[in-house]
Amino acid sequence: MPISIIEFETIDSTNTYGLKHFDELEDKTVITALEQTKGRGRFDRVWVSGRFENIYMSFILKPSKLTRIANLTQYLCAAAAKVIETYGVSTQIKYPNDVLVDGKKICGILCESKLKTNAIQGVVLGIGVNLNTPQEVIDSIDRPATSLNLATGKHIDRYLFLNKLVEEFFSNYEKAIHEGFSAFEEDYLKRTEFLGKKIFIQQRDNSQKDECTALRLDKNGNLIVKTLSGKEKTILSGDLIL
Ligand code: BT5
Repeated sequence: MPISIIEFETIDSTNTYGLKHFDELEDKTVITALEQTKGRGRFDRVWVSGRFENIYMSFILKPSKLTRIANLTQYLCAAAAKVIETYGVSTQIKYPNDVLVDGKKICGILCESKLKTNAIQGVVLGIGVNLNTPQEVIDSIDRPATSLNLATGKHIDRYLFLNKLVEEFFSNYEKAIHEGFSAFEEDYLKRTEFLGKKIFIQQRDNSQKDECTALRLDKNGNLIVKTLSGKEKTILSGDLIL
């Protein structure tokens, strides 16, 4: 379980705070906020973070041994999907870091490493989940999005969700750290609907969309695709367009 949960009313970003104060924060500290003024996605994208009783949270993690950092994102994705499903909705995982409901993004994860003279000291693993975002705010997001209140027709108790997520995350955390993808492979794979399908990989600068077929995830959790020329390729960065 976490050492402590630190909650802010307003913060720029729980990840930014976690990185800035990394040295003085203990392993397994959880930072949360009611709203973020500079919520971030990957590649400096904006994460819409208004005061809507949503989850904006970062785990400060300093494991002595870490198999693969990318697996932590996948592990948290599966944990969040499980918790969302306790509200009676089904979820899909979009590689590598999104949880979707009805094909629309409800949760995003941002994993950032803390480096000191090129050695990894640990990670700040951030997650945003839309629990009670109003429809008009969801409509303003530039990609298909949703919120748990809209999917269930009910207001969602933020503290209950937060506690469930923290508990689910730490229930299998040690195993995920030591064994990597195999520790939670089944939970992740059963929610991935894109395998076997035609997808596009878009690079971060949006320059190019490469068509390919999603084949499988390898034992490390990396996505293997077949390109149009028939070659197998491992996808280590970029966005999946379904
Ligand atoms: C992510 O980036 O999905 C990572 C989001 C991580 C947010 C958490 S909140 C706590 C912690 N502190 C932070 O500052 N960040 C983390 P990416 O895969 O790059 O997706 C970003 C894209 O998702 C945006 O460009 C929008 O298209 C879309 N988006 C933005 N806000 C959204 C929201 N609230 N719900 C659904 N989609 C959103």
